[in-house]
Amino acid sequence: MIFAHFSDCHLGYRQYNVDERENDFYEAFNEVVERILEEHVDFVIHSGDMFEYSRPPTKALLVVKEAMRKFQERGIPVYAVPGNHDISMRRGAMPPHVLFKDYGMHLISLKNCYYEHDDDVLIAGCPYIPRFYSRTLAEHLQILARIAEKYKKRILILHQAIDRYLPFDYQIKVSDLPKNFDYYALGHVHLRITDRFGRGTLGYAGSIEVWRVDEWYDFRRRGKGFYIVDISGDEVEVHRINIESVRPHLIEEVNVENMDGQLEALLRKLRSFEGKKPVLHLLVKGKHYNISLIHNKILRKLSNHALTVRINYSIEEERTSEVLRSDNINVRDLLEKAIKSKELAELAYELFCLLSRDEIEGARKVIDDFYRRASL
Ligand SMILES: [Mn+2]
Repeated sequence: MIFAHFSDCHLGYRQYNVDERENDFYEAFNEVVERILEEHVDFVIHSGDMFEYSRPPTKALLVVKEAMRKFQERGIPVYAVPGNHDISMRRGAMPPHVLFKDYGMHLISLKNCYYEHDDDVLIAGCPYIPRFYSRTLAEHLQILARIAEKYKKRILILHQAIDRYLPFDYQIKVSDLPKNFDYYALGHVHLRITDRFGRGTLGYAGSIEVWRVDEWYDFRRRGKGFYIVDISGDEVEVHRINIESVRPHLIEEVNVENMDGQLEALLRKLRSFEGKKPVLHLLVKGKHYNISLIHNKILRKLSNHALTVRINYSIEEERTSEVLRSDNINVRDLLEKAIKSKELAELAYELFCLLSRDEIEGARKVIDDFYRRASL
C-alpha cells in the first residue's frame, strides 16, 4: 500500500506582490498533483497550509477543486489537516477545505480526528494547535495513540513544529509525540526532513515552492515536491519526488567600490538561467554611498533579466566614538556624547545610577522633580 504525502502549498500567496509568484505556487501545486497521479497511489495526505490565507483568492480554490476532481475520478481519497495559515482564529470559522468534501477530501478536525482507510489502516491527526494550547495537543495525541492500538498500519498527520527540528519556535516536544505510529505525516516546517521515530518514520514533506528565501538552501540540497510512502512491508519506505517548476533565486552580494565589474558578472549569471527568470536578492555593501543612485544603477542594469530584484543596503559607518572602544565605559561621557542637552544628559546619568541599583522609587522621584521644574 502506497500513498503520497505533501504539505505547505500556500496557494494564493503573492510573494513580492508579483503576479508570476502567485502563479508559481499554482504551477508547483499542479505539477505535484500530476506527478502523484503517475504514481498510482492508494490515497493522498496533505499536512496543512494548503492555502496562504483562510480566505484564499478564487483562483486558489479553483486550482484545488480541479486537483480534487482528478483524484476523485481515479478513486483516490485525500486526507487533510488544516494548518495555521488555513485557519481563521474566529470562533466557529471553517477552513476552505470544507468546500471539497464532495470531491473526496476527508478533513481532520478535533471532533473528527480519524478515518479508517480500510480495516487495517488508521489515518488520525489534528489541526494546527498553537503553542499556548500544547497541553490540549498532548492530551489529544494520547487519545489518538490509544485508538491506534487496534490497527495494523497507523498514520498520524500533524501541522506542528517539533522542538527537535525547530528548537526556537516549536509547539510540541518530541516527548509528547506518541511512539506507536508507523508514519508521521508532518507539516509546518518547510524543509524536507525524514527521521526514524518510535516504531516508524517521521517526515516533513516541506513546502512546494520557496515561500521564504531562506528555504532556497534546503531546496538546493533536497529539492521540493512530495513523498511517496510505502507502508506495505515491516519497514516504512519514503521516496522523495522532486518537481521541476520551482523558480530559482539568486542570492548575491556586491560592494559599491568597483561595482560595474560586479554588475557585469551578475548580468552574465542571470542570463545563464534557462526557463523561469530568477528572483535576485542583492546585498549592497560599502562606505557612505548614495542609496538612490546605486538603486537606480542596479535596476537599470539587471531588472530586465530577473523576475524582480530585492535589494538590501548596508552602509559601514566609520566608528568615531572612542568611548565605545575602551574597556571601561564611562557612562557619563557616553550619555553626554549621545544626548546633546547637558541637562538631559545629567538626568539620564542620575536615572542610570538609581536604576542600576534597582531604586525605582528614587528614579520616579527624580523624574517627577525634573518635569515639575521643567513645567514651572
Ligand atoms: Mn506553512
